[in-house]
Amino acid sequence: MSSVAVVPGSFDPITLGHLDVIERAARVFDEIHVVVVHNPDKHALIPIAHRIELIEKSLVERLGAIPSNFVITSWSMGLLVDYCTDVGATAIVKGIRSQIDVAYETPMAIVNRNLAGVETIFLLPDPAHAHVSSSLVRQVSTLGGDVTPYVSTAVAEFLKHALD
Ligand code: COD
Repeated sequence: MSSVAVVPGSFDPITLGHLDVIERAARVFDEIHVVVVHNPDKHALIPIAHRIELIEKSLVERLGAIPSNFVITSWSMGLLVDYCTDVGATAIVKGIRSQIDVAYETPMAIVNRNLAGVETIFLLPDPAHAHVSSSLVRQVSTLGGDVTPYVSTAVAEFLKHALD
């Protein structure tokens, strides 16, 4: 039986840190679902359809094409574990950059396991990207700074035009 994992996020926008986690998750699981989920605690900048498009373009830039074992989609129908159950995913993969991420992710991981038996796998980031976040990218871009060290060319171009 093939192993299926969900890599969820706001991806507002996707960064090199996210891409690093997605690519390493793909070395562990047979099928990867990258799922854009609305986070009610955050005010989103980029519409969800554009976020999906930027994930696709970023993966093409990094990997040459979207691998056939990848699904890129969004979920707004309720619990993330319901999506996992629908697609047969046994794991959620998250990136952990700091103790703040641990504190934020731990209760969610326990609740998701209690709700549906879905385990959460935490991956440590590449130190080169450990300081990168979507909010940092949005802030640098809004203030006119260069975001190319943190995101794909597609995202950098999108932000340049979106914020013009
Ligand atoms: N390096 C490594 N990992 C990173 C980096 C980086 N540079 N940047 C971000 N990450 C990780 C984050 O730690 C996170 O694990 C993931 O990538 C996504 O990050 P974001 O910022 O895009 O997304 P978030 O943190 O806003 O997460 C939004 C979710 C909606 C995915 C999250 O809140 C969630 O899982 N919600 C579940 C909703 C639900 O079902 N709730 C009920 C049960 S708990």
